[in-house]
Amino acid sequence: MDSHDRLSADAIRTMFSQAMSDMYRDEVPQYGTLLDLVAEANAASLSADPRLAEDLRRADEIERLDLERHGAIRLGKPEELRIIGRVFSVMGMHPVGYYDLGAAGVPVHATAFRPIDDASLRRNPFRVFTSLLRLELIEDASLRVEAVRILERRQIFTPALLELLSAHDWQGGLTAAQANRFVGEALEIFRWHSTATVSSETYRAMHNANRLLADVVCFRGPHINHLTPRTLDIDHVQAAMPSRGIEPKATIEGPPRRNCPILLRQTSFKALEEPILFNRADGTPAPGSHTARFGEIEQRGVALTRKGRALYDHLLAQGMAAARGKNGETYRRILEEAFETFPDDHGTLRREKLAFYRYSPTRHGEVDENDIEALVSTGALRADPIVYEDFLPVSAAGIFQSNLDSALVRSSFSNGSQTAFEAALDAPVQDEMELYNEAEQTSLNESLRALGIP
Ligand code: OOG
Ligand code: NI
Repeated sequence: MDSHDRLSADAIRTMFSQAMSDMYRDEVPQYGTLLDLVAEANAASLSADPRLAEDLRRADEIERLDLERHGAIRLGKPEELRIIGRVFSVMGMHPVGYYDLGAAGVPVHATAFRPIDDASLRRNPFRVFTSLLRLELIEDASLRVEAVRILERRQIFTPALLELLSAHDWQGGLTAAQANRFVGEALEIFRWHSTATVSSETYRAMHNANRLLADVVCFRGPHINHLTPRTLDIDHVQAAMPSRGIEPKATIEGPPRRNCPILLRQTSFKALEEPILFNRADGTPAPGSHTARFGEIEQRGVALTRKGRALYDHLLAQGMAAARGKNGETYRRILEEAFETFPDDHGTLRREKLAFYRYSPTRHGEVDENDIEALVSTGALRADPIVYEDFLPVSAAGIFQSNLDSALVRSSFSNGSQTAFEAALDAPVQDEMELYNEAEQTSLNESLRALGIP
C-alpha cells in the first residue's frame, strides 16, 4: 500500500472521538446539555478576556478546544488491555503514566491512552483513562473464581475489528474505507448494553462485594462511563449546572482557582440509574437497574515539573486534611489558603522550575545574549505554558468515589504494581515527565538555533 493511500492516525482519532461523542450524546442527553453549557461558557470566557484568547490562539489551543474530550473505561482482563492498546495505537494514542487507585480503595490500576507528540496533541488531544480490574483484591474466593469465569467467556472486540487490526499491522496503516469501518467496529467496544450477561443474583453478589466489580464483570463490554469536555472556567460551569437541571458533586477536584491555572481541575455529576434486563434461569429477562454513567467537566492548566508536582501533592494533602468533612465555600477557602505558598505567576513558576514552558523566538529583543533569562527578559525569547495532558490519581479516586456508595469504599488496598500492569498491556507506559521535559527542551533548542545562538 502506498503511504498516500493511508489515513493518518490523527485523522482516525478525530473521526473516532467525534463518533464516540455523537454516540454518547444520543445515549446520555445530559452530556449534550453539558456540551452546550461548556461551549457557551468558553465563548463567554474568550470574549471577556482577549488576552486569554490570544494566548490560546498562539498555543494552537483554540482550534482543539471544541474537539477536546477525555473518556474512561474499565476493563476486566489482561487480554482486553493488550488488544485495546492496539486499537488506540491505530488512532495515535499511546499509554502514558501509571495510576494506582488501590491506595484510595478502588480495586483498579490504570493508564491514559493519548497522543504524545506536539503536532498530534494540537490536532486532537483525545484521551481515554483506561483501568484494569485487580481481581486479586476481591477477597471472596468463590466470587473471584466466578468473576474470572464470566470474564473468560466474553469477547469485547468484534471479529471485523480484529481483522482490521491485523490488516493495519501488515499494511502499515488503514485506507480511508478501512478506517471508516474501523471506527464503526471500535465504537462497539464502548457501547452501552441494557442487557446484562448474568442473573440479578450474580449481579447483586458482585455489587455487594464491590460496586466496581459488578460494573466491570456483568456486562458484554466496557461501556464508556463518561466523556469530559474542557472548559476555560470550571467555577462558572459548576455554578451554572443546576440551572440546566444537572447537580454537580459538592467540590471541585484538584488545585484551587488561581491566576495561573496548574494541572487539572475537575467536577462531575452523579451516575444515572438506568434500566437493565438480567438473565433468569428459565431464560426470561428480569428487570433491574445499574448506575455507571456520569458526566464530568475539566479545566486544564500548566504541566508541573517533578519539583512542582511534589509541592502540589504536599499542599493538596495538607489542604485536604484541613478541609476534611467540609464542602462548598469552606472547602474552597481552606484549599486556597493551603496553596498560598505556591507561586502564582508564570515568571516565578518558570524560573523556579516548578512548571514546563514552550519557548519560541520573537526576533524582537536583543540577541547578543546567551543567557536564557536575559533572552526572555529582553523579549527575544517567549515562554508559553505547556498544557497538562494527563490525569491526577487523587482526583480520579475522588471521581470514582463520588459514584460509589461511600459505605462500600474501603480505606485502602495493597499497592498496585506497574510491572504487573505493563505485563498485561504487553508494553511499557511512558513517563509523562519525560514527555513534557522533551517538549520544553526541543522548543528551547529550536528557538536558540533560530536566533543564531549556539
Ligand atoms: C475513571 C475516573 C478517572 C478522571 O477524569 O480522573 C477519570 C472512572 O471512573 O472509570 O476519568
Ligand atoms: Ni474523567
